[in-house]
Amino acid sequence: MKKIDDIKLGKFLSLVLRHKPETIGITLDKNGWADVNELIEKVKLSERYIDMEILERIVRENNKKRYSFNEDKTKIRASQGHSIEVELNLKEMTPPKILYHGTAIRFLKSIKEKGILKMNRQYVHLSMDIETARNVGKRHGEVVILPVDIDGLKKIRHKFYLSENNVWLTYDIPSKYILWNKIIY
Ligand code: HQG
Repeated sequence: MKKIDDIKLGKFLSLVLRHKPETIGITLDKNGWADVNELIEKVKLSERYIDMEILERIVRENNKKRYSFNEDKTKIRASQGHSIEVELNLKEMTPPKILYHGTAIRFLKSIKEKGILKMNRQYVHLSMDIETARNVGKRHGEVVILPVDIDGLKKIRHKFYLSENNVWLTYDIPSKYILWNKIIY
């Protein structure tokens, strides 16, 4: 069985808990929870070494706190980033004045036309600081950061949610609420 580092194992957990639980033959419940014992057993069957101690360490130390346990640690889920339909029961919240969306320059034309769309995920993801937005955007190519006019969106009662690990989520950002004159390269 392969001993892989926590970062690699974390990425694999993201795949399983956000996108493709079937990769290891598990299912998530409607709130996105996986059974911890089943997850550990099935990850082991995929030839990756994992145990409860490693899983607890990943949940505790992951740089974005991407995963969380339920109270008695019998279940685990990703706090955001899903492409599969899950009900996270997030509370609607009022965001700070500005949020940022990091993306790739090559998407700008389309975003200008259609706004920021959730694409394959359940929500559009927004960051509270430029650095985080830069890291999100650069995964797609040459990066650009779009500041979002939250005040304007508040006026139309646009809905925002805050994930357990402090990522702001919403269903879309219409183009006219992007501060195009303030975009950051
Ligand atoms: C772009 C990370 C063309 C959008 C982060 C993005 C986040 C458009 C890409 C989470 C578009 C989708 C999500 C339009 C949006 N035309 N392209 N109209 N509207 N796009 O990976 O935001 O680190 O699904 O700008 O923290 O990059 O993994 O979304 O570039 O929370 O925990 O389409 O991933 O989480 O890409 O990232 P993604 P994202 P982790």
